Amino acid sequence: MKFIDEVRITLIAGKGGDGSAGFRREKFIPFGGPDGGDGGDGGDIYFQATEGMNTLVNFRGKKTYKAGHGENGAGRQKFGAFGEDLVIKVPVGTIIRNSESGEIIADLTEPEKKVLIAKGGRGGLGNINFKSATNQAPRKATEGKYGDEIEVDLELRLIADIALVGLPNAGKSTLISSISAAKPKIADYPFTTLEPNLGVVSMGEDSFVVADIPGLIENAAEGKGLGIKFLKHIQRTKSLVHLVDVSWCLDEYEAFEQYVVIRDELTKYSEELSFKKEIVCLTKIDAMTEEEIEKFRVFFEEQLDKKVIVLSSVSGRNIDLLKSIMLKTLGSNQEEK
Ligand SMILES: Nc1nc2c(ncn2[C@@H]2O[C@H](COP(=O)(O)OP(=O)(O)OP(=O)(O)O)[C@@H](O)[C@H]2O)c(=O)[nH]1
Ligand SMILES: [Mg+2]
Repeated sequence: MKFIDEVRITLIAGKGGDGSAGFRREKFIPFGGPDGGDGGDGGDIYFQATEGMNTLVNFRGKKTYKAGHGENGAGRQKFGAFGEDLVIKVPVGTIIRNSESGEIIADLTEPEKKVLIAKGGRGGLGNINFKSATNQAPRKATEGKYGDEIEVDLELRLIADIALVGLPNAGKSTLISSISAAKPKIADYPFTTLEPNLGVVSMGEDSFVVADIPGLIENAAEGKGLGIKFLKHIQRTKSLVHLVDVSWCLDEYEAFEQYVVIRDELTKYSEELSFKKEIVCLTKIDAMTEEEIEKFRVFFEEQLDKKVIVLSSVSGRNIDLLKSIMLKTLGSNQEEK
C-alpha cells in the first residue's frame, strides 16, 4: 500500500428544502389562511480527527462528498426535515486547505476534534412567515438555498514525537522494529522504506511515537531521492534520532562525512529542523571491534561536543539506553498516546 498524504476532494453541503406556499383547506373554513411550512436546512459537512488512522488512503477512490438535502416544507405548517450532516473522519494531523486560495481552513491536531467545513443551505420560508395585516393570503414562499460547495486539499503530517533520520540503509527500520511493534520492510539495499512507518515505544507508564522515514541523501532538500516528501512530516516532531552506519567506513573522517551530509540537508530544508534536539547514534557496531568503536565514538564526541550512543539493533547493545534518552528528551511527563 502506498502512503498517501495529500488528496484533493470536493465537498457539497446539502441544499435547503423549499418553503411551502400551502393554504389551509378545511370544510366550513372558507378562507383558511396560509399554512405552508419552512423547508429544512441542508446538512453540514464536518471533519473529525480520529486516532488509529495513519494515511489518507481511504480518500483515493471517492472524490466528492455530499451531505443530505433538507426536505421541502408542506401544508398544515409542516416543516421539512433537516438534511443529514456528514462527518468525514481523517487522521489526527490532517490539514485542510481551500484548494483555490491555498488558505488553511483547519488543522486537526487534536483527537476527536470536529470542525465545520461546508455549511448546508438554509431552508426556504413557508408562506406562513409572510402573513401580515395587509396581506392575509400571501402566496410567497422562498426557495431553499444551496449549500457550500468547496474543493479542499487534505494534507497529512504525521504526528510523531521523534523521527529517525539517516542515509539509506543506516538501519532506521531495523531500529524501529526493535523498539516498537512496527513491522517495516528491512533489506540490505538503499531506499527500502518508501513510506513512513510509525511505532509506539512503551516504557512502563510512558509511551511515545517514533517515525521511521525513508533515507535522506545529498540534495534531498532540493528534491533528490525520496526524502524531501517526508521532511515535512518530521517538522512537527520534538526531536531527531540520527543514525550513522559507521560499520563500513574506513576511518572516522569518512564516518563523520556521513553525518554531515544529513545535517546539511536538514539545515537547507528548514532552520527549524536543524535546531531540533538530536540524539546521534553510531549504528551496526556489532560488525566492528571495540577499538574501532571507541575511535569513532571519541571522534564524534569531540566534533559535536556532546555524547553519542554506539548502538546495535542486532545485538541489542544500548537499545534500552537509547529508549531512555529518547524519553528524557521529550520531558518526563510525556502523556500516554
Ligand atoms: N550488522 C547489523 N546490521 C544491521 C543493523 N541494523 C540494520 N542492519 C542491516 O542493515 C540493512 C539496512 O537496514 P534497514 O533497517 O532496512 O535500513 P534503513 O535505514 O531503514 O534503510 P532505508 O529504508 O533504505 O532508508 C539491513 O540488511 C539490516 O539487516 C545492525 O545493528 N547491525
Ligand atoms: Mg527503512
